[in-house]
Amino acid sequence: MSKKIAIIMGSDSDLPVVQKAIDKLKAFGVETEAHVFSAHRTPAAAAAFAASAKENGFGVLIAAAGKAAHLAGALAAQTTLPVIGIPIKSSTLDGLDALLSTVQMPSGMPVATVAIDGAENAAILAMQMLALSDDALAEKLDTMRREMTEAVLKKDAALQSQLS
Ligand code: RP5
Repeated sequence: MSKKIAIIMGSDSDLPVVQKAIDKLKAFGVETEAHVFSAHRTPAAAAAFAASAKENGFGVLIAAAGKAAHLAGALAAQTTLPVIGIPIKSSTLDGLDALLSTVQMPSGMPVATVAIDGAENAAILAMQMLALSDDALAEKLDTMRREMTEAVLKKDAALQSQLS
């Protein structure tokens, strides 16, 4: 059975960004659960979810948080499943605070951090991880790559004819 992907966000105010990851995973038919758990406001719930994620059928955790964004690291501390962090731009510091809080993990405790508000890439990276043991999903990702390449080549052709 295919593994699920969990998306944990620190606040419901993160949902407009996180929705892009949820939509991408749904479009690829990957079973996804989304929750609001905070490293600071509900630390026990966040830790319990991560600690039981593997036995509950999850293959990858995605964590989205802004400001002093410790959520991805707090989840990573409870599991050896891969954790992908999305730093959310939600403060006067334009997300740089969340980026540094998410990416600067101590040795031995990695968090794969995508760009600020990079929810779509987080979903794609999570699926690439699951695709290591899921050939059907790998094929869908290959198709997406081919379509992306063709779209860019079409844009280049359009530019050339516009300039000539
Ligand atoms: C973080 O603080 C959340 O992930 C959110 O990005 C930010 C602000 O949260 P709210 O005050 O909007 O709930 O914990």
